[in-house]
Amino acid sequence: MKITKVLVANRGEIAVRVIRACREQGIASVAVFSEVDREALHVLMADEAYPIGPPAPAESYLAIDKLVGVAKACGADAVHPGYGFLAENAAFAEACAAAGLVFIGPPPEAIRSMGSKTAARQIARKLNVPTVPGTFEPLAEDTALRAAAREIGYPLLIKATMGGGGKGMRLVRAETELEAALGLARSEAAWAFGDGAVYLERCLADPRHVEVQVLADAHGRVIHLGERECSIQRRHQKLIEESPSPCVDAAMRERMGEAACRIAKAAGYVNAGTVEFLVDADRRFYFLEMNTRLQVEHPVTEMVTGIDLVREQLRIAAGEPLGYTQADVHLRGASIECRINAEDPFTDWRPSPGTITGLRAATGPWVRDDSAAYEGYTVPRFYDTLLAKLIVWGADRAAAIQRMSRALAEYKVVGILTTIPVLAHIVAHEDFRAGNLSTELLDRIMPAVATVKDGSRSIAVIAAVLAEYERLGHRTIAEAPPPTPDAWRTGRHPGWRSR
Ligand code: MV4
Repeated sequence: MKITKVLVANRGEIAVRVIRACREQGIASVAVFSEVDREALHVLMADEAYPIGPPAPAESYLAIDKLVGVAKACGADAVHPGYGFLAENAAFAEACAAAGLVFIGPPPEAIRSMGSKTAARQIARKLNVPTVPGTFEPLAEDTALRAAAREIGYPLLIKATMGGGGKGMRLVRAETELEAALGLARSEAAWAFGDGAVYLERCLADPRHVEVQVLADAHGRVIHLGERECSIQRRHQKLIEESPSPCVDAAMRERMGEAACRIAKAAGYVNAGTVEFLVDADRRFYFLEMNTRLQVEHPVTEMVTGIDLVREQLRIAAGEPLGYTQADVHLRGASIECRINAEDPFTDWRPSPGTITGLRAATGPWVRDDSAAYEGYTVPRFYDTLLAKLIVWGADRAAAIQRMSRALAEYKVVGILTTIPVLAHIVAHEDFRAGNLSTELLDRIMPAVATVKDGSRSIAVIAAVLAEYERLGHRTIAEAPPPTPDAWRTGRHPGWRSR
């Protein structure tokens, strides 16, 4: 089945990423946009763009009928969901199929079986893939709770069966807290996921988050593309990801990769997916969950494998066999991604929407900027704050870190606040450089970041004012006298600033 036109059911940098892959393959792309996204980059870049309603996601980017309606009306033959929004919604995948559209993602049954975290744990257990000790069924009302919890051991976590990504997770340190925590967890899960089912897992101390990228075609072939380490997180939002993981060696990679492929196969998985593991201090790994989508951090895998994951998604969705065998996959060098969010990390990471009055993204050798930003663009307040992803490659981890430091220093955003200063601080930190990616690394080093708080805020305000002043046609750089021969020699010029 040939794909000739793809409706991109998303916004932001991932919509741009998918549009680029389509263009390279000679496939037409169709953007959709809410009222506040009229001038968004994905709209400017797509071959066609159609409005789908008000800013609230429920009335636009989550409105299955509208999206399928636009896809049919414009003659698209396939739909790419990106990540977030409807990417892991089995009903959306079914609605696409029912309308004769190819869903560029896994079959609805695979989305469903991995959507239930207990069902996913059962699949892993059946394959003898290690799982975190815990329950394999949602807790029934009459579960012998204390006995089950005692067997698992404290501290333990109550997790939402239909949750994932740590959302709605609740820590229980001792039996005295158990009953109250369970009630709270159930009502939180019901509120957040429309399903109050929860299960128990032992809480691993200071684990690392390592995930394996898999590709599966419609002909039963599954390969893995190595791992990503995503241990630098804040409230279950990843800040920095890298590949390969500093804690995984070739033998461990082979075992984790093989486990990930077996899980994908058992789930009837097709397309790109990610199998998540926790790794403990003794480097034992435990299956956590499977993400049935293209992930935000997919570029670091692309950088070390040379494989274009979106291109492979399009090929797989068209029914083509994988263009690679496991033996064709070679990991080369190291890649790091920093997520640049429109947030004020010094004021409790509060969103920082507004107009970007000045922008100079980092470029140069082995630097990639996957971004939705441009100068003059207004970041709306209705959506996720992810603005851009800065990705670098280096011959080894140390080189990649140096390159990331350089690129972050080059990256200038004026008019809104971003997470760039915190990212630069983390990348410069000795623990990050040593690969000691503890779960509490961020908490430990944020106090040091906080000391630059006021200075950085006022610099951003001054920069925004100056940029606006310049935009209005005023000159901000004083009329300089012609440079003296001395100035040419020293490189110092009146009115020029080094940073
Ligand atoms: C855990 C855990 C400890 N024990 N599960 C799940 C989703 C991810 N966003 C965080 N998750 C965790 N699940 C068990 N049984 C600790 C975390 C966790 C974490 C894991 C790796 C790296 C950073 C983390 C930050 C917070 C919580």
